[in-house]
Amino acid sequence: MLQSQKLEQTMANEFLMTKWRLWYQSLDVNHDKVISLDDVEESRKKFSELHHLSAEEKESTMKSIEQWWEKYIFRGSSGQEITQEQFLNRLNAEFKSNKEKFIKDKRDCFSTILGVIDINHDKFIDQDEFVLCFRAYGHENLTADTDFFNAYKPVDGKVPVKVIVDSWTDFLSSEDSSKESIEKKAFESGV
Ligand SMILES: [Ca+2]
Ligand SMILES: [Ca+2]
Repeated sequence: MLQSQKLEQTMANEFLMTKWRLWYQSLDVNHDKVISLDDVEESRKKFSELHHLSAEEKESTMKSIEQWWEKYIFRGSSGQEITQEQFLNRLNAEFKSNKEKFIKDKRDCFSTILGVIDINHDKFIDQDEFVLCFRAYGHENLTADTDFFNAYKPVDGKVPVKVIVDSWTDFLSSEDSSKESIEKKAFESGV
């Protein structure tokens, strides 16, 4: 067997790799093509400012957002820059070594950040909470952000946190391209 074929077999399928690339790009808050501590700073600062948090709330929120980046994105590498290639290789290695653990980890990842985004702690995400978070993460197209939110089919203007967590977990772990992904579609249409 050729080396390239061997290599290909050990990678997740193109559908999932494409989604991981979109996730990487979505985390590049300042759009300089690399994930670094600057993205952490910008996202947590903008998030706190847009919500007009009090000094005390701001401190704990900034800390939560930083811890989220450190645990789930930098993986304890103390904010070292991650290139897209490194990011994809790491996701792939984790996915291939233990799919169940990978899924659980992504569920934890999104439960944690949704806990921050759900600023009024009602276990629902409303349009303001959703759009504000995407703005904080450098996605400034309000129409695209609003369409993204509406794709979750809100009832009375709200989507249960669990629905969004499930959807994002599926986004980052499903190789089934016959199943439509809300997040893939949103990022590809310009969020
Ligand atoms: Ca960046
Ligand atoms: Ca809420």
